Amino acid sequence: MNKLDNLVAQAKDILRTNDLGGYTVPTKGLYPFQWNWDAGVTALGWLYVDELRAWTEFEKLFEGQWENGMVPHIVFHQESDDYFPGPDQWKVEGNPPSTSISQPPLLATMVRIIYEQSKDKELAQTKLDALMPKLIRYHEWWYRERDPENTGLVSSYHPWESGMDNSPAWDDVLQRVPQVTRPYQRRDLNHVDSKQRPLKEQYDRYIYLVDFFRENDFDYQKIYQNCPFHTQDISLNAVLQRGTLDLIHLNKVASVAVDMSSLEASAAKAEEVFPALWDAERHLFLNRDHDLAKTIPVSTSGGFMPLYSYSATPEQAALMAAEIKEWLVLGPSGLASTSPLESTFDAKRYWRGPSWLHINWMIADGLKHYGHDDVAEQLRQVSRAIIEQSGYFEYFDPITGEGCGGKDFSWTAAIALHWLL
Ligand code: 9YW
Repeated sequence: MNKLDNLVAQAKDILRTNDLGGYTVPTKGLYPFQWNWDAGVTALGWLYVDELRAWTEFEKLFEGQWENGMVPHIVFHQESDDYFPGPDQWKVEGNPPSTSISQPPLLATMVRIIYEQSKDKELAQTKLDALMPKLIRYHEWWYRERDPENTGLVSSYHPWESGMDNSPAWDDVLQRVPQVTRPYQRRDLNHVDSKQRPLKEQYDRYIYLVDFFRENDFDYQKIYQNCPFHTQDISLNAVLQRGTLDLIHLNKVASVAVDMSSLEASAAKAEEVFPALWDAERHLFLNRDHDLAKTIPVSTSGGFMPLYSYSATPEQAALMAAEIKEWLVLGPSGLASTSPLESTFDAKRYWRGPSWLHINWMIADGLKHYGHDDVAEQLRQVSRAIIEQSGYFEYFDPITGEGCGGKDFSWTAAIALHWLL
């Protein structure tokens, strides 16, 4: 088998191994449940293995959708002692049980790609038609409950909700969250080197927030008013924006078209406020601290995500493309999650430096949209080089390309099948 065939075979094997029957765990051991944005990316990988299975990934995730439309960040289909905090901590009633927060809503965009690229068009139409009302309810939930004052930016209440858990962008906001005093036992450190994971002090605050949501009866108004962690995450807002645009498009090809004026108005509103998050010196967009009503001055890869949502001007896109090239000089093995020039940069610690393949892909997709095909291709080449060098790890040291975190990771394998091989 040549090198390419071998990489393809390995990636497909990873998806099959991590398949627990209709849903895919991110990796065995460390993450034993179904995660929201992982499911979207992973479905894309299944497209190259088994189209029906790609659709099932979404259907299984939507089994956890709440009545208000929210799609949780984790759906606990099966019990496992490998992960903390599990369903006994979140205490959400429901079958299947879930967490009480969400994650960047990639699903609509992934559904669109799979719908357009799949070969079985009849199957795709049936599956799309069934998923549309669920996707619409999910997006409506974001705008209704997470932007109740119609500012154009949705709120996040937990670093886990951003999908970029220990990003230094959250450090100051997290300092305002009390540390939980009850004892608890982490499980992640049984699987991964502690140097690559968030610190205990951060976990103490993460768990405080889990308790806070429950103590506030998961009531969106109480949480909006009082949550000590309250951010407007640029990356999540960009993912939502792109997803809404894709959903508006999908409504035109669905068998039954519905009134999308409310989602159209939300997307237009977001378009109006994104410019306020642009930083003219850093050449990227910034996250926002809701309670202090100001942007958070930390350069992260999330700040380039408005490329993916088509929310940048051509001038901003050109400045971001040049900035990305500079980051790639300092960290040549994929786009660093935190700028290598930030004092908080840490090459191996999760979202404080490492490069993540699905982020590289989304940003490359945005760069292509703006005509920066050369930088998009550079991102593709460096991403390809790291999997050849290190295999399908959860994330990679952007300086050395060393694989970090969990091994045989579903979304890394999926993005490789879709983008790199
Ligand atoms: C955790 C599953 C998840 C991802 C997140 C990533 C990590 C889980 O793993 O969070 O417990 O720390 O940060 O983006 O969805 O792959």
